[in-house]
Parts: sequence; structure tokens; C-alpha cells
Amino acid sequence: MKGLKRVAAIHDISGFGKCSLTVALPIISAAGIETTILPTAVLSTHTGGIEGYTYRDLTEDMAPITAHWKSLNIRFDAIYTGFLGSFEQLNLVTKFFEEFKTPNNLILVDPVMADNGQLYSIFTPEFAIGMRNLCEKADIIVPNLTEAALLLGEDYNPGPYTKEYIESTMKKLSALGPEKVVLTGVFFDDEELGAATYDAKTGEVAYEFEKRVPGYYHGTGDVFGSALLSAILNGFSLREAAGIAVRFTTAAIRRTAEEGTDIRFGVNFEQSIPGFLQDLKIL
Ligand code: PXL
Repeated sequence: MKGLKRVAAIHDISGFGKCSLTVALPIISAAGIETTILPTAVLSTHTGGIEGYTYRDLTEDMAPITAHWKSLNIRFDAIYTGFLGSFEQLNLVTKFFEEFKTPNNLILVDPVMADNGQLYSIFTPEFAIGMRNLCEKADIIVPNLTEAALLLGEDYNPGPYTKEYIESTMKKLSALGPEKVVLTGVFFDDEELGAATYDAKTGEVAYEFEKRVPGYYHGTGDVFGSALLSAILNGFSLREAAGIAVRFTTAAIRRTAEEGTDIRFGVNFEQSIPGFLQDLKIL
């Protein structure tokens, strides 16, 4: 058994609906990685298609939590950020990076703000510019194609995509700063859906696909990002990690589709964890 690695996961807690920390914490922990959490807000549910959610903003707590961890000399092998509620939170996360970034750890930013061509209801177009500034400081970013367009200030392309479009999008995103880009929601036809990876250091572009399950399931970006980071910290290459994350996310979606659960309520990743751990060669 290798030494225990530690992640700082900076996302909200949506009590019901399986996304952000209620997904990141169990998945990364199951992959044998200590998961320290910095909650940005507490909501009754996520904001995707569910009305009447409560929202307790925790911005005020973020600097004191950061300072306390710094005083304890805690070190992280990775910093993983997701849903952030405001410009102020983007600035606080930037400060967190300044405190805890080392030459040996990695920053993974999932620029959670949009999907299917639309910004999530609580965000403004200006927020996308702030998110771009945060992505510039990351080692790896994991946007979907809507978020990629927003980061680049381009119009959304609903697909199907071409290799030229995907590769030029990833190269432009990498030119913002991150050495590695993983693009989700990539498809060239109706049959398959998956992710593309680009590593600016090696120039390698790779694709990982699974058979498409129809429908839009909530929280899949967080399942994907958590699985990707887990695989990278378990020593897999970017491409292998993307394959593991695509298989795990698709398995969770397939299970949910078979059960006919409300697509807003998140995917059944829990019962897909054994397969994920086998893919990680932990089981
Ligand atoms: O899964 C992304 C996400 C995370 N957190 C909250 C959200 C969303 C997407 O809608 O609303 C609160």
C-alpha cells in the first residue's frame, strides 16, 4: 500500500441530489485518498431544475478555514475545485492556491457554471470571465463543451463535433495556462459519448468513449471529475484516468436509466463503486 494522499475539495454541499461534495467525498475516499473539504455553501438541493432550494453562503468562513489549515501546516497532493458561488469565492480560491500550491502538487479546476449551451441560473456572463482567471492557474481543467465556449468567449457549438474542433478547443484552453485539458461531453455521432484529453507537455491528444445512454443526468460532471482525479492520484496517465472516469460515469448513468430515477436526483454512482475500484486496480 502506497502512502495516503490528500486532496482539498472545494465545492458546495447540496444535501440532496448527489453532486459536488456529496459525490466528491465518497468517490475520492473510496479510491483510497484522504479528502479534506472546504464547503463553499450549504444548499438543500442543487440548483439544476429543482425549485425552492435553500442556500447558505459560506464565503465568510473560507479565509478563516484556509488560515487555520495553513497554521497546521497541512499539505495537499491535489486541490480540486468545483461549484463556486461568487466572484469573491473565486478570489478566495485563488488565495487558497497561493497558500497551498507546491511544485509537486496539482490543481484541478472544474469550471462548473453551465451545460447544454446555458449558464446555470445563478451565474452571470461576467462570472465566466472570473472562472477563466481561475482556470489560468490550474494544472488540469475539466470543462464540458458549454463551459469551454464560455471560457474562450466563443459561441456554443451543440455538436456533433469534429476532431479538428475538439483539438483546437483543447489547445486554446491549454494556452490559457493549464498544461492538461479534459473535455467532457464529446461526441462525433449519436452512438458514443465521452471525453477528450490534451497534454501540452507531450502534445498527446486522446479520446475515451462509451456507448451513449440517452438523457441528461444531473451531477455527472462531478462524478467524472472526482473519478478522474482519483485515477490520476493512483498513478494512471491522463488518458487512462479519463477512460476510468468515462467508464465509471457511464456505468452510474446506465444504472440510473435502468432504475428510471428522476434525472434531477443524481446518478447511482454508489453501486458502481466496486467496478470503479477494479478499474483502478484497488480491488
Ligand atoms: O453539479 C454541479 C453543481 C454543483 N453544485 C450546485 C449546482 C450544480 C449544478 O447545477 O447547482 C449547487
